[in-house]
Amino acid sequence: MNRLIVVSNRVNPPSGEGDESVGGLAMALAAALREYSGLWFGWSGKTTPEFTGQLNIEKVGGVTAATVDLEETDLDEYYNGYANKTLWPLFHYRNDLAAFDRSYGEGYRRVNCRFADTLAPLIEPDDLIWIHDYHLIPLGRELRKLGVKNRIGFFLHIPWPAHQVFINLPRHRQLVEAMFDYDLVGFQTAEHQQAFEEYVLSEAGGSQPEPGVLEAFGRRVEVGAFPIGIDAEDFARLLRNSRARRMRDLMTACTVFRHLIVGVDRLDYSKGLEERFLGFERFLTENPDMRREVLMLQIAPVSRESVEAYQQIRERLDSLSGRINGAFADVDWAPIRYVNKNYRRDELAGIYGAARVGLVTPLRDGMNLVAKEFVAAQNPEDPGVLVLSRFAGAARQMPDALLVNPNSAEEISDALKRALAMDKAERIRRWSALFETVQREDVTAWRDAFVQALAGQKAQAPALAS
Ligand code: GDG
Repeated sequence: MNRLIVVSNRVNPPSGEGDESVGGLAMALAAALREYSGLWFGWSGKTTPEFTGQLNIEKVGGVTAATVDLEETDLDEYYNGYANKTLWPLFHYRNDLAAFDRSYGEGYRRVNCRFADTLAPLIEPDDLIWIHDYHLIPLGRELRKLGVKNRIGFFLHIPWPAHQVFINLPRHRQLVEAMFDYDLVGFQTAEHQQAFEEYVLSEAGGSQPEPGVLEAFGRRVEVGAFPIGIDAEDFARLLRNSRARRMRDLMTACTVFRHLIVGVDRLDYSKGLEERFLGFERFLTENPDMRREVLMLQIAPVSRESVEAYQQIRERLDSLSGRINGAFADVDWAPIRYVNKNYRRDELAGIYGAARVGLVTPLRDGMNLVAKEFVAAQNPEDPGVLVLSRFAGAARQMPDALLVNPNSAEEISDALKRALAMDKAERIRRWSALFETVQREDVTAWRDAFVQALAGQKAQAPALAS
């Protein structure tokens, strides 16, 4: 079996069995690496005054992690700059928040070169290389420049935006050209894949000789949709642990005679939190008789705090949650519990399990794993209802959720009303269909489909005659 090298911006394998502090994706990648006896390469999370290229290699929980420190300027220009102030907002259709600064683009290119220079000496001839996400789009190209001939795949975790949105990016063509140095490019959904194809065909003069293959810039690349899932087996294990059960009992005790509505999201403007609060406010206004029957818990750990747009959304949510509680609360009840704390994965599982409604309403989302975690945590005999944005990648696989337009307070309010009134038979019917998909299309299926597609390919074909 070929060795697998996973590359992502951050490297954070769990320290061992029972480490529930890291995200589900990190757990899954770590499991893949243990299976393929591979290597996980990326940024250490530390900065130094000057870039040294010094590799730190350590074994963490059975995974070999190879990391490199970056310069302070790298962090500003590459990570906070191009990745999180340019690509992230633009790819989530927030052109109004996107900053186009030449230094960001230069920092992005520089860090991708630095990653390539540091990684290349570690690569052995038969290694499969799997690069993740928008931080590292040009990394494949930089590795090719250094003579790396291995099969290299790239997976985009966030949406690929519609053509007219994408062309707002200065030097958009260059970014797409770099993607033609991969053997395989994966997207979360067929819709994202089609948006990419449309760009290549209409803007880059490319062609599609057969479905799933694109030719442009004198090269050929395979493309496909690989919807990511959760580690359903691991999630079932989490649910059985004592912390999860304690948390579920605690939340059940806090909501006697009322229903818990839960949202869990990184504090990010793409997650539709303001619109969600407004939808809930409308529900409270329109349904006075149901007010005291509900409690909305929104967990939103802060993220990317040094980016201004994140500071602003945080202020707006503080004020909006305060306004709603001020208007509707009573001495013994307040409608919203808004929490910026980070919880362990097992605690989150317990919280989901106590909820009657999972409210997952991003304005745009590559996939959204919270929707799947909520489903996995339900009691099969009395499951809750998932209210899901139609603009989350997950909506495609989860038609049995109540799908809403996250921009419409009216639709969110109506969906909440419907979810809370739904009889048990319908809840079980909808949940069973959702759970079946969550289990079948889980993270292992995602990983294996991608790695097999990558491994099944012939080595990079020589450049086509142009
Ligand atoms: C990107 C794409 C795509 C949240 N709060 C806590 C916590 N979380 C965990 C959730 C979930 C994960 O973070 C969030 O995953 P999402 O998929 O919802 O969103 P992004 O972070 O934006 O992820 C997204 C994903 O990549 C994978 O491809 O689905 O579309 O944007 O697992 O549970 N985890 C813990 N404490 C918290 O307080 N431990």
